[in-house]
Amino acid sequence: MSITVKSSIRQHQNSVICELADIIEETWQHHLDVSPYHLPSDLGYVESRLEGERLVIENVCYQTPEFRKLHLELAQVGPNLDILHCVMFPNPDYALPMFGCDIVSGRGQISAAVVDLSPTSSNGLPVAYTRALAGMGTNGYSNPRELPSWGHIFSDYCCFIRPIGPQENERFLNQVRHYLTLHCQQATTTSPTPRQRAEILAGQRNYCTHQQQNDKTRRILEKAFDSAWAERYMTTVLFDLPKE
Ligand code: BLA
Repeated sequence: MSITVKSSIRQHQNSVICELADIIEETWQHHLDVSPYHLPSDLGYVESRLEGERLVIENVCYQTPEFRKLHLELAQVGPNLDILHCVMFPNPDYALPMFGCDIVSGRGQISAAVVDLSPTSSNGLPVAYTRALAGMGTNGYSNPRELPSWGHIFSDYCCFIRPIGPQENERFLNQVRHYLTLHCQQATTTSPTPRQRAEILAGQRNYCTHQQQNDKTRRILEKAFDSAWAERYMTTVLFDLPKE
């Protein structure tokens, strides 16, 4: 299937976010056999007002044999706050880590850029991942950021930074491309292990329940909508727990 949809807020967002959205879609399309994934019909495109400013959320969702959900979200709050959010949720029959990525840009400056392949097994990441990610993380960036208390779900290769200037922006884009390509290649060459399903499900649940504790994300959604809506969105779209 070919992905041709270009979202309408994309051309108005921070250029690093636009570039990353293109990289993510191109990599998915190149490596994976994607088909549509249907979000609840009222949550694909969402608009609200936050302190007099318009909040727009655009979601792109797919599924593949190896992933129960691929989610790319672009959000814009007024003219000044741009957000990219992406999570790849593995099919729980596959012992794969969670790919997650977030960029938050305020007034043209990125304050937070994060990418990780987070383990879903108590044994940590599979060895093919640790080999390919050796030496990566926040190396080479001038402003690494401290992880929040729930951040112990991330791997040793988590990159959480405030990138400074075009070189660090480019470095981050290349790093995300590397993590994504590795993950897609691993996913399509990994055999399903249904006997490990319970452990993998528990690992995904642990990841999602901790991500749901991100107060900064929740506060933006609560202000634009209300706390019930924010709770529903965080638990059904951003970090839904896999069914048995
Ligand atoms: C931080 N996420 C943030 C921040 C905002 C959002 C405003 C604070 C920026 C800063 O501290 O400079 C907001 N992010 C959003 C919103 C959405 C979103 C509204 O995705 C969606 C509608 N977050 C993720 C994923 C990861 C992630 C997948 O969604 C990591 C893989 C991480 N975001 C993340 C982290 C922080 C953050 C670690 C910093 C949290 C903190 O410092 O407390």
